[in-house]
Amino acid sequence: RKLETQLVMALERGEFEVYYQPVVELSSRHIRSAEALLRWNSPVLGAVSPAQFIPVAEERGLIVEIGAWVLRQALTQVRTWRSAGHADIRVAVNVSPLQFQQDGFVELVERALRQHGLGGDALILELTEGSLIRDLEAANAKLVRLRELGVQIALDDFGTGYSSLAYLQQLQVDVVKIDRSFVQAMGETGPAVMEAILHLVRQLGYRTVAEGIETVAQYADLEGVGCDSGQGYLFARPVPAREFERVLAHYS
Ligand code: G
Ligand code: G
Ligand code: NA
Ligand code: MN
Repeated sequence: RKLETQLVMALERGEFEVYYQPVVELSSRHIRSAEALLRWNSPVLGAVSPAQFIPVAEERGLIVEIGAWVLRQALTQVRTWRSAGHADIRVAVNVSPLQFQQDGFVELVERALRQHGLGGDALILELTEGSLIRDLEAANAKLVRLRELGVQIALDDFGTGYSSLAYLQQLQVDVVKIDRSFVQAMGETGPAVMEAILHLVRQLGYRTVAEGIETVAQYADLEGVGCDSGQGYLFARPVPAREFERVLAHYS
């Protein structure tokens, strides 16, 4: 397939760019972190959505190398932001199941942090349930080691996967990101369902981030039911690093 052929060469040809989207603490409106989101501008195919090419990169095993590149880019950026005075900001990097399952993943993260002169507290790793559910024991063992480095773990897209509660309470994570479908649903159902989800997640000891906040009404509802942080077009779209500096200035 054409996409696959192009994808194999995209990294060495410098066709990828990392965009950043702020995660905002709802009570203070301060940016606490930035999620790194990969963008591919192919000279042949044009802009290709990660929803399209990440699964192919995963299938072909390319995601391991691409993911390591995203991690290095993100760490370079967070160091720049910290040097510019945003001393506590973190960067959140998405980790695909294949990447996480590699032997030596923890060591790779540890080495990257050291090479960038950063402690683990500069980094959040976002994982989906698909990465964790197959072998919970092994996954948790890795997560414990990452957390010992000071790295925070976020469970991404919560509510879209299997989401057994028995299993949610066993996970070694810090943050649960509530999928944007629940934010959208508040428009029809009101905030009661969201409130119940947030209550449950917080009872289990995790902090909460709501994804896909697009309107002031959603913001108000989420703040009203005690969601910790939020992310979405209302605050900012994912933007190139250069533009993110302006977003940072605006919310600081
Ligand atoms: O940015 P956008 O909303 O189009 O991203 C679509 C999907 O691609 C999301 O599920 C997101 O988590 C995933 N994604 C974006 N960047 C990366 C990345 O660097 N690594 C991995 N594994 N997934 C990513
Ligand atoms: O799977 P993950 O949560 O990492 O993916 C995040 C995706 O959500 C990215 O592709 C990003 O572009 C997208 N996104 C971020 N904010 C919003 C929003 O407010 N609305 C919608 N529809 N998508 C968003
Ligand atoms: Na994510
Ligand atoms: Mn998500």
